[in-house]
Amino acid sequence: MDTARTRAATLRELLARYDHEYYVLDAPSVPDAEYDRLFRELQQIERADPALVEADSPTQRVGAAVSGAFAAVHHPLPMLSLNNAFDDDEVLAFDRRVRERLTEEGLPVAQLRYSAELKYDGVAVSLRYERGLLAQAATRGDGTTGEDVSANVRTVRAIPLRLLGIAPAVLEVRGEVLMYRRDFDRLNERQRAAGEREFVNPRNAAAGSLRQLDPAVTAARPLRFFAYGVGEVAGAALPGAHSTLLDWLAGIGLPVGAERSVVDGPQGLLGFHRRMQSLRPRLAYDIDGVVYKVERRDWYDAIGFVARAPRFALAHKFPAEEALTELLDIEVQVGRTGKLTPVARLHPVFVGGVNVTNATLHNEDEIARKDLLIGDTVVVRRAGDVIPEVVRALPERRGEPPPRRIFTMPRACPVCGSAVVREEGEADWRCVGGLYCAAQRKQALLHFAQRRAMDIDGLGEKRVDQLVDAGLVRTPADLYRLDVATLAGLQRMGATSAASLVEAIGRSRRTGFARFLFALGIRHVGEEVARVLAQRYADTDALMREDWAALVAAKAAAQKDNARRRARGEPVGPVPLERIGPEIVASLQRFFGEPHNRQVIAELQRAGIGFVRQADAGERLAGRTFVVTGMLPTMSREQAHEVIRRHGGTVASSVSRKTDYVVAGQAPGAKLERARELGIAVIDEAILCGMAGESTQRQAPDNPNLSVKRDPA
Ligand code: 9MJ
Repeated sequence: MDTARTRAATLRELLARYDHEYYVLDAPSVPDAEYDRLFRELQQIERADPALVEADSPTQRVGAAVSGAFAAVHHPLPMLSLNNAFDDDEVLAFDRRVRERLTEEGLPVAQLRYSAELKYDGVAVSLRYERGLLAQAATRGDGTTGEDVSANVRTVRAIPLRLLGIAPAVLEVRGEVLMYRRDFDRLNERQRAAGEREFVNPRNAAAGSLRQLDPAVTAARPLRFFAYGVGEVAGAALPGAHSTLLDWLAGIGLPVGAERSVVDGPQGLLGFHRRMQSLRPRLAYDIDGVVYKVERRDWYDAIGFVARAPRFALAHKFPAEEALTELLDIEVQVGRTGKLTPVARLHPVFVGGVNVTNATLHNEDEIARKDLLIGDTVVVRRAGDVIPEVVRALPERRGEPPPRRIFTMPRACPVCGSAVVREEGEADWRCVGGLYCAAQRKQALLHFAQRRAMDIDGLGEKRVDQLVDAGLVRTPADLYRLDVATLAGLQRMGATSAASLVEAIGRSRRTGFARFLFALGIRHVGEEVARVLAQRYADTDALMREDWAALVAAKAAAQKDNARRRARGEPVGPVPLERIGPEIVASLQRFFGEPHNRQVIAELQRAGIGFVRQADAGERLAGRTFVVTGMLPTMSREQAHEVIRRHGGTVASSVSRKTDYVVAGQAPGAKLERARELGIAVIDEAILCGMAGESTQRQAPDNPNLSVKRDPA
């Protein structure tokens, strides 16, 4: 019997210690499973002999449900509210008043210091400990009378059921019950999954959880607590300063916020406010400001009260992060990649310290999930530097004018009128206008001009902005109509740079079809896909003529045939466009199905873009893997790669046993050594070109005597 009693006491102590480590010190020393094991052991002992159950046993946190309403609790010392300050002037005035009072009372003003702490955004409660045991917990209510939420507060594991080391006749601890943001998110996920109503914010969730009639429900809610003061005290000598009082509370097992400081004068107060405001987004929980309290508690009576609020304390609030306003309209913006983003146009509202008129709505699913109607009263949130967002609507206000409208995503791009598509499994709609769409034009031009695409030297971001903004260029085809005189008329563009830009554009007329295809910026058509396509199709006309349905069918048939052959152990046959999946095919169809794109391509053809014909290229290097290293005499490494690929060869970046040739130029470095080690053939540019059937000169970048046969323009 005695051993069971001793064991139960040990278990209670251990479990209380683990709760304290986890919830108060933020430093758990045992895994959850160990806690659960000890908890179950204690439950078993208590079930075997109910006489061993003590009030502070952790098994007693969850009690029976209360019926009807919570009982009223009278606060022997009122739970005060705080006066608020919203700007620096109000803080200066507070400090001035405190100094005046101290002077009037003949107290040493020079010794005035303040304790600064966070203003937790939760639910205020008073915890009454009698002889060290949690006896009652009450909400603030009107400050004089609150509600008895003892059964629910007992379930909060951050709150000790027994104080550590002391057992005064009475100690009322005042503080805030709240929910960490990540716990709140998880709770809402659970609510969503269970088809239950979601909570609006962590404070709301904490308040709702505290007011549950069934403590078992509260126990399942992840509540926390921070102490910031005391009420009635009997049989304990308290420290004389507020900051040391908080330390003392922490010492007897209560959670006390770590972010606090003792400061001098108004500048110290404002500095703390500033620091906490920037810390705010990184805290685990919501705060709505900071609180300043005169450090010396023995001065409180002298400084006095105004109505219910003490004159020795002040809440300095942060700008509200949420505000109500009207959703005037929903417009759709087209991003640089063609993504359509719905944007809320709001009646201007001051929130998070700035005037907000627009807020992102992310995508159409978000709008549906939040059940937003144009004309709704909505909650707008702007936290820290995060872009403002519409959190939710207030459907209860829908009875009032103005009339509401349902938002629908446009079926054509609002900028260029092209079709918009939403692919399966994606949340966003996209404009297929590509090159034609003004919103995408600059990005598309940059993509077109980049080194790996048409390689137009000197056509960077600034130039593209300039050309588009001046109305000189709408599509890549317009680039080929630019002349030196027009360009030289632009700001920061001399005759020389105008001439070299025109020349660079002219040079890009002669290119490979793969580069051109990549340059068009078709979704899902990167360099590699473009290369594969260019091996099968000689030019855009051939691509546009493709019967995609027939191709997909042929591909499926070839794959099926190969599967049969594989089963029989026979060699497999070729599959058309092996690496081109349905996603790419759909994207190609959409791109070439769009009349605007066809028109731009036709104009580019008229502008004289010509490709090396596939017939010229052949497959001379097929099945061979090359690594290019060092500086080649006439070609850039990129160009050498292109020669290799054009003739069916494979380019690798490092030398291995699978490498067939290393093409070495000047200063080749470690790759050449590695090739020698492995006995791999080392060739130079001329040999490479000979193998490919091309002459080196034809590849020289600035050689005007290019002799590659082109399609007639
Ligand atoms: C909050 N809400 O965090 C007080 N509070 O002090 C802090 N509230 C308070 N102190 C006296 N940190 C009355 C209320």
